[in-house]
Amino acid sequence: MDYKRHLVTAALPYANGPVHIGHLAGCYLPADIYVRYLRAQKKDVKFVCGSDEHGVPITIRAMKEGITPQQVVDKYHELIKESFAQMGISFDIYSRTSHKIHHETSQAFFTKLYNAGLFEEKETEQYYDEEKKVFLADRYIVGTCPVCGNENAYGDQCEKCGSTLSPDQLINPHSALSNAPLVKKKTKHWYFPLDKYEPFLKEWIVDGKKDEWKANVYGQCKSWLDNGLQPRAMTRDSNWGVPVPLPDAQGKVLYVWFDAPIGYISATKELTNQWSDYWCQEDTKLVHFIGKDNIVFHCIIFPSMLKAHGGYVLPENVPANEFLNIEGEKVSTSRNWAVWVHEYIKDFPGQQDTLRYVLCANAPETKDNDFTWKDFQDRNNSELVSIFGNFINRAFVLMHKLCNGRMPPLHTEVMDDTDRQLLNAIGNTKALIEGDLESYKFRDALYEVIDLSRKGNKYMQDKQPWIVAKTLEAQPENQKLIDNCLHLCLQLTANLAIFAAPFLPDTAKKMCYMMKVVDKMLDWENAGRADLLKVNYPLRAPELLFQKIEDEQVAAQVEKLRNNLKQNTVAMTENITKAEEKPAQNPVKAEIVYDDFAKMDLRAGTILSAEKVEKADKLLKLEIDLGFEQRTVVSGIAQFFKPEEIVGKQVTVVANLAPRKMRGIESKGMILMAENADGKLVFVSPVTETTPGSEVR
Ligand code: B3M
Ligand code: ZN
Repeated sequence: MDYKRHLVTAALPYANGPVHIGHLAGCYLPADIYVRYLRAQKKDVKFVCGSDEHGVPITIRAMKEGITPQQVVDKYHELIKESFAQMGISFDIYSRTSHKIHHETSQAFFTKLYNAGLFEEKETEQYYDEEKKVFLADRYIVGTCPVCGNENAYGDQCEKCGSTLSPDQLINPHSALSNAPLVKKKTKHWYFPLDKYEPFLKEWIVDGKKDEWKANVYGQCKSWLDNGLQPRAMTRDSNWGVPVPLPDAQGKVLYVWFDAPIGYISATKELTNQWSDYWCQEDTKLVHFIGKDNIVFHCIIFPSMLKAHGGYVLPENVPANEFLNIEGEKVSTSRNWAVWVHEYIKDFPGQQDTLRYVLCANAPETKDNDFTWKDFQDRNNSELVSIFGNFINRAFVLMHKLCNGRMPPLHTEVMDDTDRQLLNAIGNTKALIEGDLESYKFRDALYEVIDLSRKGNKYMQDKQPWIVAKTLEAQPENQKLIDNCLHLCLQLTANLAIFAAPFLPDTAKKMCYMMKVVDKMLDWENAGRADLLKVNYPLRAPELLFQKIEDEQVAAQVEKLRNNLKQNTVAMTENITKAEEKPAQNPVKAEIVYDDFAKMDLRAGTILSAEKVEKADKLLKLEIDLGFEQRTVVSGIAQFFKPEEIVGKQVTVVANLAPRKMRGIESKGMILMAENADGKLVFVSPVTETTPGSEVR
């Protein structure tokens, strides 16, 4: 289809902390490269984003920092916006969902669905904190993880073993806000009937997007649809967010994943009066750039909302990336295991393009990938400095030395195959990069740019104008060979600036300055031409495009990461109040009576076999002999024990814990573990060997 205009969105980052390089690699950098490419083609494109300022992530951060949610978003919105600007992420607008226009837009969207009778109103029982008089989102409920025994597991997830939980599965669930006992209270919410949109989604995605969407995106959508969709609550009990526009909805706000995607629409409204051309005309190409954890919201839920509302275009593509790990470990903001963008800019001033280059060249486009500072140094020094920068620099130095600092003429009569091959390579590269960028293969596209400069180095090495120059006294006509070589190298340089511009915008600008050409030369229509620089035109002296990264710089960054982990501070927040020293042991829990304890059935068991659980780096699947039966138990101890070292070990099992599914395995029970002083888990086993199945009491 021939699209008249393009609308590109990038996921709205939660304004609950700064952005790290994983955000750039996963979403914002590919989006920016794609938009810069469209702009170079002079396409009508709008690039919208903004801070996602509602939801539990914000209120949790406010609680942790002892400030209000408004103070949290005001602080981080500015930091995030500045970080993106410094990295050249060239949004047409970077808005925020606390803006009035967003509240109005999302409330109007909700009202239209409500008036169409679309929502199912349902009363359910939710956990409630009697002391604080608030309903508790899952993240506000803490308790002991039934899998690994972590006593600070959340109602939706245990951060220690990675298990996805629900509050009812926690042992001794209690409010994170007060010591008030947990009670359940009835509350009404409005459910979007996602199940009713299965037929539409199956036709739109399963039939229509199989060959267009990335395999990781299509696969996730298909499995969601294969498992069947459920109605989903689109309102929450909270005082922070977009108020539900209904008379009987005091103290209720729109679910953050209902209002946030509408933030793309409200940001476009802020940007242009012609916003509806971009959202409501079929000849608009809408592309959402996101990370893989947002696929269901952008491919299943938001499109269903748009379909239900009517009148909106649907995303033509959602090229989600996977995750970027740091030095072999998952990014963890709570453990401060991250490379923060604003800190990178401080430590490597003027080297934003180096980071853009490394993150694109190593992007997690099809699988999680790893960022290491050593790789950062290698790619900068051996690719940017030694191949790309070196070629440009030699072309300029030799032109000043052998052609009086002016663009030499091309003597076609003495051109040879090597010359013609270089010209072909320029034209081929343009086609290759177009094909890659149009299919969201940014790594491959960037490789073509570097590879073309590699070809330039080889061409120069084959021609050796500095050697030919020594023959001029005897053979002055050889100046034509020197002219041709440098003429073609400099036309290649002009093309490299065009090809590099979407990826390395600062570098392209520096190259235009050296060539004394205006930015307009970077228009994509000029790519592939061999007459971009005018003959006899004086060019400026070369400047180094990239600085070498030294070993000490890399060592300092790795040290910083390790220190952060040790101090476990939240590095980006200057005024965070230091958490009071955690007592050596958690305080004893509220008193219970014997009958409470007697409800637990603890048995001695012997581990018969142990194996790692696929794609769950913290879980082991254990077969346990309980004497009277053999049990499968999934336990979050993979980080502390190798399967082979625990076979035969006696353990204490909570034998009457309700079974639960973890990573598709039914786990029946839990083994008791204790956490020692340095945070390692150890078995709580019967003191002396006993027969499996013996009761422990
Ligand atoms: N705020 C980002 C996240 O899940 C989320 C994206 C919203 S895009 C509408 O980290
Ligand atoms: Zn756990």
